Amino acid sequence: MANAEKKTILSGIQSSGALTLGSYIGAIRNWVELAEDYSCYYCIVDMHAITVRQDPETLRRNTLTQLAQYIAAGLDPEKCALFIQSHVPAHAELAWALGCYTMFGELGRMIQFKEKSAKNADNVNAGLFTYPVLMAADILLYQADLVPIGEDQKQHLELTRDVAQRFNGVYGETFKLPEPYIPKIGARIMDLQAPENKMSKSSSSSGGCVCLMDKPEEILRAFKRAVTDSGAQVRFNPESKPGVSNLMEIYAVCSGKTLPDVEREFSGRGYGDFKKAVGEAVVETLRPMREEAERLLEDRAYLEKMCADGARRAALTADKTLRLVYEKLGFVAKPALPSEADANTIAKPGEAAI
Ligand code: ATP
Ligand code: LTN
Repeated sequence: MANAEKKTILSGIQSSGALTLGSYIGAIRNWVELAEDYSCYYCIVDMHAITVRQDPETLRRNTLTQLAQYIAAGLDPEKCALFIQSHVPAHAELAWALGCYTMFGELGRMIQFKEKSAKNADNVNAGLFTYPVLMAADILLYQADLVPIGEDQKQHLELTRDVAQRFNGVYGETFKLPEPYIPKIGARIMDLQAPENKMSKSSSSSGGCVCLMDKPEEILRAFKRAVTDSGAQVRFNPESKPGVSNLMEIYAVCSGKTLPDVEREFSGRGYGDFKKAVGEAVVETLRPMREEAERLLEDRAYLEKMCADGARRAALTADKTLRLVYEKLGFVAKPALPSEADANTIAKPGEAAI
């Protein structure tokens, strides 16, 4: 398909920690599949990550590791724009403008804000509150048709549509209204130790979260210890059997089987057998990605070049939307500003011209 006919996708993941099996199954796996047919922008949202305190060196390392993992998972940096959010200033700029069209009450209703402010009670900062506005800017800048996400991000996407609609209502058609793409299986992978909670990189449960860079023996151990129930049947029922149903979804995705197939395969077999098989399927799914990411991390220059190229491509599209928004808002057209390379040729205020 020619690029002009292709629909657009944007998605992002915070670099606030190691990528989890949840974000792979809920998001990245679908990014890879969709990249064949769409024009794709995939970013690492480091600006979102600082809404909770980050150690600077760890954040930098996590961001580059995440880029390596995107590529290792099968995203081709020549085909998709893979970039770091803070490299494209239009994200912050549009977020400011959209913030003036987002209501305080709307942001206060966001579940993620309520959860994260409860978890970080000593640091309920304004960025945590306005987080969804920056996410709306991420999406609307690219006029995305589709946003592949896990179930937990649905509310943020609805807010994005509401804000876009409000802006379009005042200024005329400006933003495309994006649709969420939430997978039927694996939209909400649960914590292996506490299957009532989402598996998350900031989870406090030990052994409940599997990360993409974990070693095979750690993964096998986590699945061996995974919480099930007092029964003995491998049956899909998230309400009455949350632990087993979660393991079934993970196994179905990693083995390419359907849930009825999985029930049949383990009918009459114990949980021990089942958990071992799930662990092994996860190890084999993650192994090539981990090995390739480790290899890519040895070549920092390559990673830096890939994300610089991605940022340039992203900025081209993002700046076009931002210019349109500024014009609609009534801002005076922005002049071309000097680049860092011109710094020595421009006088500071109060200094003589060079
Ligand atoms: P944090 O704990 O810092 O909030 P997280 O582990 O929840 O992070 P995100 O970076 O917020 O992960 O999510 C990245 C993407 O993966 C989002 O689209 C999100 O919906 C999806 N995702 C995250 N966790 C899961 C999960 N357990 N199951 C399915 N999808 C998930
Ligand atoms: N809010 C999301 C991460 C995120 C995102 C985005 C996802 C930031 N910007 C744009 C999709 C599209 C999260 O917390 N997982």
